[in-house]
Amino acid sequence: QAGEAVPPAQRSSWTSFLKSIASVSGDLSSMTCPPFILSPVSLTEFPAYWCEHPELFAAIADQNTEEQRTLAVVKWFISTLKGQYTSRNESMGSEKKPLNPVLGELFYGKWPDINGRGETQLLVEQVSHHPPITAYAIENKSKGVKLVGHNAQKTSFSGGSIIVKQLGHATLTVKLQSGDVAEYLITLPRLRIDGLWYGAPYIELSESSSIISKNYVCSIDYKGKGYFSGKTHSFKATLNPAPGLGGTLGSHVIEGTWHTTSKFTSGPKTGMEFHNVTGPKEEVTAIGGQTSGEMGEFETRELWKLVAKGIREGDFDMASREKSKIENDQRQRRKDEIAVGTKWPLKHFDHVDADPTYERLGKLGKISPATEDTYLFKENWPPIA
Ligand code: HCR
Repeated sequence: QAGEAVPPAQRSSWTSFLKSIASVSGDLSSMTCPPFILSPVSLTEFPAYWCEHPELFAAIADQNTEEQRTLAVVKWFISTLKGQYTSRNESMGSEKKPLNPVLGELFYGKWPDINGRGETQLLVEQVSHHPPITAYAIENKSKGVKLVGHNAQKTSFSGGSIIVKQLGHATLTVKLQSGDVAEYLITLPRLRIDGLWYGAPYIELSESSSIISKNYVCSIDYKGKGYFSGKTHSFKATLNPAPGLGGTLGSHVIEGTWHTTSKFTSGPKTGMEFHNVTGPKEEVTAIGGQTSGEMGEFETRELWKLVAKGIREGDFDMASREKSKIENDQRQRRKDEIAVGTKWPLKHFDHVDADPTYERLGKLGKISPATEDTYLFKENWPPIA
């Protein structure tokens, strides 16, 4: 039944919300939703999902050949998908609408060094508000593995689902013992938000994404449960040597479901398990908030403290009052900047119109568009206690 999962008092506002998303296309982030669908967590916290398996991130550095290293990168990437796309269903019962970050919002975190894998640091900055763009850096310095990326979304409505095209990309770099740096360009899948009719949204991935280095092109195809057959959250990853290469580099095909397990289905390792995320994950330890004079009011958990409290405790009047205060403050800041002819300075990133790594590696994987802007990390990690 329509709206089955929606609290009865919010059913009509859910119906109006669905009608409005059918007509508004582009940016969902600033739309008003009924309270039951609000999450108390800001989108600036989402990049932490890239590292809920810090041991897999670190293991990328411990491989001896380019083939093994590429497989380790793909394994880490696939293992992040469960957290990225299903964790709100697990923790809050359905996909929810995250808090829409303000310009300059920050989130810093870390995963500790356990069993010699090294400490991993996380830094996130909201680099644009309209449209919302989040930039992030994740680094395990002792292993020499670093991920830098940014992401934005373009939404549309089709066949009763919200379609989210992810804009942006990430680059993973690994410092090799030879002194060289291996680079992997990572593009992002498309999302479909289903279950809207019932008021119980969940995500399915569709189409494909790529992981490309100068040696390998890995294309990952995503499929969900079809009307008659198929399994939820299925994927097929095909790894082939980059055009013109071959020789000692082998090809592999891996199939399975990204929220559980997968195995090799073609190539020298056929039949062996590839990834398995049925075990525990490691949430990030947030640094900052009350303890940090450095980030102050722009640290995400500090900034949204009262809004999040209101959402968690069901005091939606307080949540909306506190949200308005933040939004008014932002409007005033932008007005003041215009008045004196200044622009909000980004703290950790520089925007550039083209990314040579994206262009060079993207060409090998024939990805489109051929060029993309990016946010360069200034490499200014704050000291972490
Ligand atoms: C689409 C989405 C905001 C963006 C979220 C992203 C794409 C952000 C980057 C992460 O790496 C991965 C990720 C996961 C989320 O699934 C995705 C969000 C899902 C919903 C949210 C919409 C703006 C809110 C739609 C409102 C619905 C739930 C009614």
